[in-house]
Amino acid sequence: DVNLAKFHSDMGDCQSCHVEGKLKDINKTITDSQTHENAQCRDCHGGYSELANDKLHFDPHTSHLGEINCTSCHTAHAKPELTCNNCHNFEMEMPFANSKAKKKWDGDWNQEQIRKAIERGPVETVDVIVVGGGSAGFNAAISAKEAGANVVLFEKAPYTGGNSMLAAGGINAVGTPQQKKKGIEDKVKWYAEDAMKGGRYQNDPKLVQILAEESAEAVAWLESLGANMDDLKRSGGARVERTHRPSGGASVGPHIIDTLRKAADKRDIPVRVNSRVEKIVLNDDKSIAGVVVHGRHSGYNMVAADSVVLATGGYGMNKQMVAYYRPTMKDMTSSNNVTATGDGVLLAKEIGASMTDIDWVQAHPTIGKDSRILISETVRGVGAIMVNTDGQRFISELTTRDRASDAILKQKDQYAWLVFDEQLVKKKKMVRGYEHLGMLSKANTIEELAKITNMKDLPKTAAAYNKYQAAGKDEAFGREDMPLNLSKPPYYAVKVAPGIHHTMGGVAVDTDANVLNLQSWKMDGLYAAGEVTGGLHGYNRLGGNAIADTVVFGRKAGENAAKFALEK
Ligand code: FAD
Ligand code: MEZ
Repeated sequence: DVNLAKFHSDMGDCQSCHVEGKLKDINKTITDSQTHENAQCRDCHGGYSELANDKLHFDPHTSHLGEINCTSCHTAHAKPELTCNNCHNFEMEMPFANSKAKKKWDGDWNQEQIRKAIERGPVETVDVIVVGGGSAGFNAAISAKEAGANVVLFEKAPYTGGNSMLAAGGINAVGTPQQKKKGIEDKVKWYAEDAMKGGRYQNDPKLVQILAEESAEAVAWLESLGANMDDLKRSGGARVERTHRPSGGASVGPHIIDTLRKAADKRDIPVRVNSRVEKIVLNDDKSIAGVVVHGRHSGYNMVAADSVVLATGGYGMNKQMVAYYRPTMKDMTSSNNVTATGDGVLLAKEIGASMTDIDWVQAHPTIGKDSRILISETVRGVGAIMVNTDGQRFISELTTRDRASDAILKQKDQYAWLVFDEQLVKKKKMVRGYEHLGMLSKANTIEELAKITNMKDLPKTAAAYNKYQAAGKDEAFGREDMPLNLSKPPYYAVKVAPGIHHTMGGVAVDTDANVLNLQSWKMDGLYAAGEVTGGLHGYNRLGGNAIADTVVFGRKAGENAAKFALEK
């Protein structure tokens, strides 16, 4: 069979990709991250900017994944698979590829290999191990390093980013210079109250208070690393504009992950992809001994450390876990990255960690119908209206996600439309992305849009909404903020339905990001942050609070993990 490896070796030899030496030596030099091999790809073919091709409708080299390893898609000895098609259905040519295949990062955890790795003992020792390369993991790793620790980050996928890389709307913060500049009055108390109300008062108030108090510092920290968070908008359940994102309204996730990747690189933090942690190892006295990591090439090995930070994200893409914890949602689509398989919950449970609210799963009301693409809440926040299949509004567009999702599921055919006009498209760069993906219906008049979408009452609804907007009072559903009317053609509509978006429950933690055991005692040396944890968001997370969580508690986890290891 001709594959990418054979094609290259026919032109030269194995050394065109691998380091010089005999085959057995070559095998020893391939790192799990395939650093040398990827540098070779770039040497011969150029970087992503050189490979960018503006003639392609979908150009994988300019995607929201950023500059990831070439080998994330172009595997050489096996059939390459398009990473993009984990979420999309692109018809794309790729050399030697199986364009329809969906990638799956998970396999079985081999208990026998894990046992042997522990028996052999550690191959490496560091102060802090961070498990997971999303926003929480990067923030933890950078903070641990800045606190003086020797740190390594393991990421199971061939690229970092996780769900964080998909974040669209923004990060919530109160008391920022951005809010001041726009004259927005906000208070830590209001932020905390909104989060508690959104979470149906099931949140841990101590965690919420910290999130609110340290949110502005979180934005400042991201900016200090090079991020731009200059745009502001309002999210569902928030009483004021406090969701920060890059200027122009670009998606927040790719920007943050790009910033964090560069910051980690600048600090020489080893970020090892293709490296799945499959066990947290304890000493006889139950203190942390390290982890067993399953590397793509290196196999099973134990790495020792006094502190471990779990930042493995949620379980929104683990069908079995969803079916077990939240059976009513088991057949729903999900906006999540394929990496969100709940590994951290399994790893922590196995060594006696306690779980909080583990069965609380959030449905996001507006995932593109029959797709995995999130239509960001900011589309409603910036001004879109939401209507049913007849074109009638049925709830305030700015209500919380659980309420909006429930309301959609009560409509005919259990889906809805978001309707907006050109004014909104001008304000929100990401809407162009939905158009590019072919998700939008478009017309020059509201009547024409009503006709092509079969929404008979849309013209009447739009006229009434415009009246409420001009008067500044939504007499139908009490929407608190109506930044735009529907008056500037072309007009657009996108079909949306609820899908699994966030797992609010997870590993129990205290305010220092320490993991708690079944007796609610902290487990010395074990920390967790981000979507793997439970307690902060209560029954329903507000938009923009997850990224804030990953930065505030990711940093705390990293700092405390470093302190613990260095003081031991
Ligand atoms: P992730 O970013 O998911 O990272 C976890 C990483 O751990 C992954 O890379 C994974 O591969 C790795 N990993 C898992 N198991 C292992 C293992 N065993 N070994 C090694 N590595 C492992 N929130 C907001 O606040 N604002 C938004 O605008 C927003 N938009 C969103 C849009 C979408 C489409 C989605 C899906 C979510 C959005 N969220 C948003 C939620 C938010 O993005 C996530 O909750 C948050 O980013 C989770 O960050 P994390 O670091 O905890 O996990
Ligand atoms: O916090 C989120 O999940 C969020 C803001 C998502 C979105 O709709 O953009």
